Amino acid sequence: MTATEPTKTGEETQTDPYKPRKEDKFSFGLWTMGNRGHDGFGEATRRGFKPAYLLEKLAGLGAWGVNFQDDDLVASEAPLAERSRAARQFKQQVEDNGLVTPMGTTALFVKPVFKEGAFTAVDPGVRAFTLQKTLRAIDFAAEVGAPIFNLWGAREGVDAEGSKDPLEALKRYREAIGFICRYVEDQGYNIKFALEPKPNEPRSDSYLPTAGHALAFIATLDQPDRVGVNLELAHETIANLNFYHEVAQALEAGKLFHIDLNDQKVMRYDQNMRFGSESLKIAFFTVKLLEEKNYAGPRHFDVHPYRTEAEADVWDAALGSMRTYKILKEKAQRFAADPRIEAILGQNRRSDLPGDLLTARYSPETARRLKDYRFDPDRLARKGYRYEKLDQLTIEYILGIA
Ligand code: GLT
Ligand code: MN
Repeated sequence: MTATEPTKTGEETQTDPYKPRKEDKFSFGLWTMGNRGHDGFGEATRRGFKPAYLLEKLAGLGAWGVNFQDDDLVASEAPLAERSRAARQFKQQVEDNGLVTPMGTTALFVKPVFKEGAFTAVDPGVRAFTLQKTLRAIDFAAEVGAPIFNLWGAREGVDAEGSKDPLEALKRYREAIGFICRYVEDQGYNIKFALEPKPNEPRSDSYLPTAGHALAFIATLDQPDRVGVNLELAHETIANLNFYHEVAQALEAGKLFHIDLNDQKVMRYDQNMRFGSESLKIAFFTVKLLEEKNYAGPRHFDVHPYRTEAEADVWDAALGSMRTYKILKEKAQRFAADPRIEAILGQNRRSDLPGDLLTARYSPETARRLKDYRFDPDRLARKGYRYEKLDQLTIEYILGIA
């Protein structure tokens, strides 16, 4: 910046209420801000950053945590001593910047060996190699003290439909997760696993495509308590689902171990856009949910800066995501305290029917009373709910005038 340029606006001063702070628990991956802008059609547009620089920049912006993917730091084929050295060095760098490492993961999608699948590959040799890479990355996560290990099943799926028996594939997936759960238990590691669903891309169809599939699968595992989900806004949106509802169900099940906040236009390839840049209403209700239900995990941004951005400017994607989260959090608090909103919601919850009929808790007596009671459904149907007004108020909050 030259002396003639205006200094950055008030948004970056100490008194700015939207300035990210450690207690907000915002995290990024080395691979998110470090994304070099390559896509399926074009080469990288940026050189990327050294981990030490990324840590320093993110800490300076007010982030709390930085996550790693095994190959970001050291090749998983490197000898043990080299991997341990890399882990110790990364841990030190993280600490030196006042950061933590809430999550680690392993890339089971980049190398050609995973082209047919990883845990669900038909070749048992590929499956064994996948387990080896995962165990090494888990050791790394334990060394740096990351309590969550993310599993995105990028290549777990098919292109040629006849290539795999989907029941066999799920069985292999279950066995592999069972294996790593037992390993973590044996090692005494304080690590839990988060399955990150995605419906397609890079495969034309993925196993465990959505939050619901992952939750149902987890219930069939040997150690279901050690496994939860990492839900990503972009992924659930590609599946044409309502991210807010997906997150709510995972939270209600006690399974929201991690969240990947970003943004996405519907029916497109994975876009990983700045949080809140596209679906503001979903972003608003997601933030409201996480805050009101006391979600204690990291607020991770799986955001890749636009390919157009120069290296010096990618930080706008990080800062913008965090600021939007905090702005929406403040709006959600005011929304919840707004008497106009409470009046609508309260009115809708009221009923003048006998109290003992209004419980869904079963007793033989309630069941009998319910069966005999003469309801007047026409009268119940006459109630108006004022949801037009409620939704307009929501929009006015989001637009910034309420
Ligand atoms: C990759 C993917 C993300 C995952 C990362 C971690 S890898 O960037 O697009 O959704 O969260 O596994
Ligand atoms: Mn993700």
